[in-house]
Amino acid sequence: MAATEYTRKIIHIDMDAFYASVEQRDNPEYAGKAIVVGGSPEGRGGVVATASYEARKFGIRSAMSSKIALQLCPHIIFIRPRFAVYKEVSNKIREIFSRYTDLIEPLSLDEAYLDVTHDKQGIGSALEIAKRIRQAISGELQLTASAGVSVNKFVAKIASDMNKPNGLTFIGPSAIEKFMEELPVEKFFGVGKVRAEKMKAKGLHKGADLKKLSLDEMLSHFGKPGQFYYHIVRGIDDRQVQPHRETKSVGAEDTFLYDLVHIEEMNAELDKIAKLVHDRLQRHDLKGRTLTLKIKYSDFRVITRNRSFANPINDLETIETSAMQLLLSTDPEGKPTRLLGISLSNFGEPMPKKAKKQDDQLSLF
Ligand code: DCP
Ligand code: MG
Repeated sequence: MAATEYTRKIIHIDMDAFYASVEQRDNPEYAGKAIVVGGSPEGRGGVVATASYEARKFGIRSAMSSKIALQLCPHIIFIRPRFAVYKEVSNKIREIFSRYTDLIEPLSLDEAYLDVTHDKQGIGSALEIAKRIRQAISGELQLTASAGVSVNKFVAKIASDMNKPNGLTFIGPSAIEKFMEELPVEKFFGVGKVRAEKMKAKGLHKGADLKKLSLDEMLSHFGKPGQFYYHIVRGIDDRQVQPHRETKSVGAEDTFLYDLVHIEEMNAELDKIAKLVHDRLQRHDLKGRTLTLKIKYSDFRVITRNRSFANPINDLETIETSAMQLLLSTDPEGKPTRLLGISLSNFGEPMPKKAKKQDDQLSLF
């Protein structure tokens, strides 16, 4: 078989401890200290948006409750987020990217894919461009970014995370095959911890194990995304860098290895999915007016239920309770369920007055 020919040069850039680093930069008294952005010390709840690397040494992470953060590190400093500042820094980072390419696909305020196959300055080397971008971010903005450089989006994104913080990782064409074979299953998209454990129980530990499966076997393991994984483990990811992609919805879903039949287990899974959606909304700095629940039954029948709100929402509690109410409206107990998903949409203009009358009513279809 002919070796895959790689024709693109992709960079994935992700700022290090983004909100926290901006706060440490702007308030020198926090430099080198364990700080978190978001949450509060008074035990009134609230979750941590991000933690400085000094705070991560104590085990503090994004989306952790303030209470636990305080238990892990009693001298932790809580800082109120300044979203307008982060947005401004984000614009400056994008301006730096645009010196090299117009093919920029932001994934959140602090993260983007760049296609530098044909860079504006004719530099030609993606690794060199990544170096210059990191230098510019450090020199002009006094912040650090980590970058992954490779031939496709999938590998570039994983690479950018490998040497964080302040890292640069290059996985060139000759290294892709081995890289994918060595990659642990939990690094593949959508493979949560629970599923990763179940896969390991079946002897699937890393890319090399997945590679042994036929396309049909992949499909039965993963459902439809199996096709994507089948190609990915072979280093094939043709997804383009999409510069002007408008975010229309933000969501997460999970296909279960075994059908769920009891409402308690469905609720538990829904809780996890709600947390993921909440996380993604935070990263994209988005609030949505419509929440949609998707259910796929064991016979592959798919239904959706949605609910609209007067004001856009993105708080975890509303996402969790609304998703559960929608689930209850389907009389789920005893119905073998393969997949659950939650998404938020309708980020645009406020709803017209007429529609507002029906707010907060369940719309069934
Ligand atoms: N964010 C948030 N809530 C989350 C996750 C992230 O509000 N659950 C915000 C704060 C982060 C920013 O998004 O600073 C970027 O998210 P990242 O996942 O890239 O995390 P960081 O940049 O903070 O750290 P890392 O160095 O791991 O990229
Ligand atoms: Mg980041």
